[in-house]
Amino acid sequence: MGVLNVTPDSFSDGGRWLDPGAAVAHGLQMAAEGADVVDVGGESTRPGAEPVPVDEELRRVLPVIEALAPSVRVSIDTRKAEVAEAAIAAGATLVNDVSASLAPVAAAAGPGVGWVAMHMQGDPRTMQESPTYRDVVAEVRDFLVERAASAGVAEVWIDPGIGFGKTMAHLDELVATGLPVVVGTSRKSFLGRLTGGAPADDRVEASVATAAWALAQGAAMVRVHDVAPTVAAARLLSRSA
Ligand code: HH2
Repeated sequence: MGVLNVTPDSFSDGGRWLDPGAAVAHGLQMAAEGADVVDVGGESTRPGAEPVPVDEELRRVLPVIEALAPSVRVSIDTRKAEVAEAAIAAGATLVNDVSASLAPVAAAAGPGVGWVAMHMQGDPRTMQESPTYRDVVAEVRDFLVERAASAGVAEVWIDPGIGFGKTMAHLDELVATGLPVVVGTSRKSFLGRLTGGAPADDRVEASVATAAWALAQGAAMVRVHDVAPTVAAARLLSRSA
């Protein structure tokens, strides 16, 4: 899954793809590099990000989705039901939902539309202030399994929400649920800390390494900014498996 943030303020690619033409070209480029899905987002979820009004989010994402959908599977990265609905009408067939609350939208759209349920404690403004868990792995797993079971959606993916108030999860325990697992570590700030302060653009190797680690643990999809090196690593892994 290639990341396409049509936002001015995303933590790593903010402002780069605000122009719809540039965004579409980048989406097609990621598809050519091997992305199976292009994940279009119009609102940053970085810690402390301010909410974006519905109209503005729609203005950012809809032209890009319409242009990409004939060529590649498009997911809509949103927390708003109105945006998810309009994105599906524009051609998106996957709802990437960091709030894990939009199952009714995906369900109403019918069997051709899937849903990614991500775990987050609180919202992006507060999620890293003081996350508290008794048993983080069990809480995240039980939450996602319960949401998946009650979703009424045929195609459900689960995502532990790495960076959203937690660093690395025991992915094997999520994989053991039998639900397909999505993992997003790409360029996230914990990689900056682990690499001695590398800025977001200099976290490619760390991002590819953690994506490969997630795939080796059994993740079914990784959400990444750097598609070409991640696809190369994934192909290498599948050959050596
Ligand atoms: N991470 C981000 C956004 N959406 N969706 C899923 N399923 N999993 C993730 O880990 C995830 C996500 C945050 O990263 P990014 O889109 O690069 O930045 P921003 O939220 O600042 O736009």
